[in-house]
Amino acid sequence: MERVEQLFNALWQDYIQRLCPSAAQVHDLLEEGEPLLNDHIALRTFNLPQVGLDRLAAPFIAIGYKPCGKYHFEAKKLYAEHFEHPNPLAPKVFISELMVGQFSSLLQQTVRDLVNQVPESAMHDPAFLYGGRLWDLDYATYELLSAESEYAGWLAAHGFGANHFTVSINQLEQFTEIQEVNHLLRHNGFLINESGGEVKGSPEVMLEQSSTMADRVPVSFLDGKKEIPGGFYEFAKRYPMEDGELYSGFVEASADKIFESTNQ
Ligand code: OOG
Ligand code: NI
Repeated sequence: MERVEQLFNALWQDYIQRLCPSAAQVHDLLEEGEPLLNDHIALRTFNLPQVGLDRLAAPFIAIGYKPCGKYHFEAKKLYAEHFEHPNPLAPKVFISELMVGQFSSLLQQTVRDLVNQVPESAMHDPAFLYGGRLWDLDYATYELLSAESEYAGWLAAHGFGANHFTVSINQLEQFTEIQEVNHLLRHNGFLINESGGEVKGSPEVMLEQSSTMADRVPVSFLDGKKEIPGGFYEFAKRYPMEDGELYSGFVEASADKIFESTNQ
């Protein structure tokens, strides 16, 4: 568990420093004297051999994680898997990859040119998982990619890191409903992702989720600094299955909308 904690601490530091500074405030609002339990984190990548989903999964597999679920997002041209650790306190890990080959030849070539800049050696140190962007990028290329795929633009600009952490609402004493958490956040000036409704999922699918809209954060492009959407914070409530165990998977229809938390 120590190696798990070390990795998640490093991911958390990168997330609050670079992608989602407001997460520290949200954390303070919900904290009840004990550290919050994370249901899961999420990572994004391109499905090219140098940086594909399997490459991101490898450091997690090495510390005991196992692949547990597969998800398809046809309209967004994404594929994802989730991973679980035998220790139930370890957060689940949701990794998605963009199906680059399904996009225009311009997007494909642009993404290949970025990924070809990644030194293979960087991928052998688990620190790449929170290493940010391992390629140079100008703002026009970010805009070009974003026009075809919001996900492609986001990933090109930010590179590798946890795009969200997710508070497990099941563990909280003060709150039992996702709506109550949303209310508190709104009251404190946060924007909630309303795509597909402010609460995604239902007791029937055994998972309810909501998320903030991503913070706007400064990113250094080759031609200067610009503010663009970074990371967001998510909240999840899981329901028991017939055997009494909490459902541990994800729900495609809900995840599809959570991705949109990084929209402009
Ligand atoms: C992942 C979105 C999906 C969930 O909990 O369903 C997700 C992402 O935005 O990269 O996190
Ligand atoms: Ni999530």
